[in-house]
Amino acid sequence: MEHQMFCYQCQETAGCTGCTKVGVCGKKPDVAAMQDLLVYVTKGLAAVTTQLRAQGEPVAPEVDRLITTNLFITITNANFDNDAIIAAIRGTLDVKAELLAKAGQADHLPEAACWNGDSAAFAAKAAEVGVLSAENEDIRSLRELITYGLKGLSAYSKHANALLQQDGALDAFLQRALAATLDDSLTVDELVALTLEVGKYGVDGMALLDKANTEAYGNPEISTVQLGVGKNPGILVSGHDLRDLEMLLEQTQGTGVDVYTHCEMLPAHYYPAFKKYPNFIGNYGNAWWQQKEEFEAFGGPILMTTNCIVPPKDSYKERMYTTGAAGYPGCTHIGGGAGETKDFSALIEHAKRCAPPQELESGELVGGFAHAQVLALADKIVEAVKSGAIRKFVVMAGCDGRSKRRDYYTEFAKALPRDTVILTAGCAKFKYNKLDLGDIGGIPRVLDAGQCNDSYSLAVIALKLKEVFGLADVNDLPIIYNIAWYEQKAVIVLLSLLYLGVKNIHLGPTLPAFLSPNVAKVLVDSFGIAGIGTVEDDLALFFGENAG
Ligand code: FSO
Ligand code: SF4
Repeated sequence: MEHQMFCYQCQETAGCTGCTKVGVCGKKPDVAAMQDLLVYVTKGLAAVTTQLRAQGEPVAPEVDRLITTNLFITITNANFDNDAIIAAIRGTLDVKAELLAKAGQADHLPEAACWNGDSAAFAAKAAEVGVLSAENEDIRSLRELITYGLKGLSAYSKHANALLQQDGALDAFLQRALAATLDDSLTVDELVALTLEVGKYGVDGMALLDKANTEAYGNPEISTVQLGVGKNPGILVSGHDLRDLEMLLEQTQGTGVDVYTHCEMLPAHYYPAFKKYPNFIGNYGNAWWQQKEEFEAFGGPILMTTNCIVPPKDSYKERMYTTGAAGYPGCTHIGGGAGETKDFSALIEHAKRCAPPQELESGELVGGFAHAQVLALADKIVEAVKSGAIRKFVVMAGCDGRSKRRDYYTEFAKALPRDTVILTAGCAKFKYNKLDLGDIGGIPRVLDAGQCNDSYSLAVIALKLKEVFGLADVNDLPIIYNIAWYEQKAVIVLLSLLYLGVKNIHLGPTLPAFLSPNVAKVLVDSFGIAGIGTVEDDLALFFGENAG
């Protein structure tokens, strides 16, 4: 008998409680089970590496990367390929067995560190080790909150690793925290403290990725991005991995094949290094959840470098390729690890057989307001705040998604007073980045810093403004946080903001199902976390009587 799945890691979880039959995302029970097992054996490996470090033994960077890749595979919409997940479990068990032999005091290690089994045993084991295996709902909630934060942190680490930047202290923490979720002796208070520590390393992880990106590709700068299409066949790149995009751009030079970004790849256009490629045309389409129509219309091959994959229609499935942690059964996967050159020739040859993309939109977008660019404009911005031309900044970073409730963000952006500026990052921007919201003295009213990890830029900007205005507390700034979340990268962004002391964050469209009432209460009482209401009520809350 097939074990019932249970997953509640993303905002779209069924009924705001948990997916139990099939994922709203399209994840099937067999894939859900193997993802649960992959998380379990990865936690076991983390317990072994944490023990080895305590013994003073080094842990190889490849093992650190195996752990982050495994967690990334289990992020919402990243990998639907059961065979790939089973192969990852198998590979992890092999590495774990080898390291276990070096670890003393194996009897002190949790069961997950010692468990091994052949593929025939995987399904039965998976049924024992899912989310619901923790009986106490507060312990379960905190373990999952920590695990999801670490999944997000793993995604960002993996992107930094692809640019050959790795932080041993960050990996050691990630593994220690992962192993701690197996430790039955930890109390609720200890797990709350660990949750906040995850936020500290979240800041470090996003800083590492920011350093990796800007050292490799320069600082994002104000840029205009075309929304229309050219006359050549094209390849559409989605997901978040800039190194994959770079390799593809290199390999397409002189082939007559153009390259377009989709969704979270849009901010690649803001980096100076990518502007030198004449075939890097523009951005195609919108946020991830609209990909079925958009990928159909694109007509050429699509490269998914990470999530968010929507199960593809048969009509374009053979044009969809995956790489890195992403995977989908029946789609060709392009291999290659950190430091290796991936071979994208199959996509390029495929593109040559395809018609040019159908145009969906025309016009352009402006973005590139990451920390260096905004700080270069600091005088102008500070002046606008002092003169009252800018009354408030509204951080609306995060994710977009299918839920109709997310129309709130479009309506909220439209209804904001005209003396406010939206600071954004992540795919949440697609809810309002094509509205004509105008500018304030030449400063656009939507400043896009980049991908979801570039929320780090927004934090750097806030801390800098705090300094410039001579404020003691970051919460004294005229900044409102109204963030939309969807998957686990948003969890690490949220924990990072909490670690930096940001209070009164509004989180929508619904609060996470994985927060038990008591854990939610801790977040509300300590940090003033709140949900969203109606646009009218929230405007009144944020702006009082002067909301118009
Ligand atoms: Fe969006 Fe998907 Fe970037 Fe996420 S494309 S939802 S938070 O993967 O990572 O913002
Ligand atoms: Fe459901 Fe989200 Fe889990 Fe998919 S990732 S199974 S939609 S909770």
